Amino acid sequence: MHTTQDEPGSITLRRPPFDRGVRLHALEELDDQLANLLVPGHIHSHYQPIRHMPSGRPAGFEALMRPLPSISTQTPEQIFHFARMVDRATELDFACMAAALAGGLPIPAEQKLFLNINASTLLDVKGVLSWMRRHAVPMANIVLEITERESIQDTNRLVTALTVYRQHGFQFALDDVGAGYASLYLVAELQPEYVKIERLLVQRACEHAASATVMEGLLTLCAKLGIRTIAEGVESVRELSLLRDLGVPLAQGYHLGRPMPYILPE
Ligand code: G
Ligand code: MN
Repeated sequence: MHTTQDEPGSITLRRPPFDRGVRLHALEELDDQLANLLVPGHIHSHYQPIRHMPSGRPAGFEALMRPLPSISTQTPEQIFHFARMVDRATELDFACMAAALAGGLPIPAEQKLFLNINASTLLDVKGVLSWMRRHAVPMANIVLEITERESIQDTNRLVTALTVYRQHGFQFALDDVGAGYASLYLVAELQPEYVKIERLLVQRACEHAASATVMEGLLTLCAKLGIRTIAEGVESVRELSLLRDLGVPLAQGYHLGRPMPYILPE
């Protein structure tokens, strides 16, 4: 954006004439990048342990997508944001899940593989189930982590979809609870098997009495609904000991294990 002074006292904002072309070019580049990422083998997966609080043993691993750096240096959030804009989030979900399964299986029967999936993708029950069958996914070992709740327009449709997935053995986690305005409403509607408590609330609970009270309330309501809670983004001993005191059953974060490009047996 350029500013020019046309006459004393008035400032006019003018876009440089090439601006539109530059932006179109940038969008085309992003589109090419996305198409390239969707080629099998161009997305990798990292795995971060989710640990039982008393024992420290892994209850499972969350698969986190990582693009090959030669193809994209954007963050997963940026990549998904663009994919949603051009209506390719479902394709990207499948590519990420394929990468996650390639490096994450087999997994011991008592552990779970947590796969992130957009709520909009879950609505295509037939498509998702047939993809899962084709990829021989051990459905009882999978927890689908529902992300991008903003895209849930029709909660009833999603609730019906979850019922069908559950009949096949899938479980669900609601991601980043504490961040979105509709989270508590969705906890009640979807009754996921797991609620993941967002990093900021975990951090603040350590520093701020009111946040610790909010956290306690969240833990109590989840316990009453029979939902297991996972504290996300645990970065310090202090946070870990507070979570222990509060009785949080499961936790994830750099302090408990960084995302790694493979799963080491423990
Ligand atoms: O939205 P979701 O919670 O799935 O995001 C997971 C992201 O958070 C991943 O990119 C992962 O690398 C990152 N992450 C995992 N553990 C921690 C942590 O302890 N601290 C911070 N800052 N980020 C983390
Ligand atoms: Mn997640």
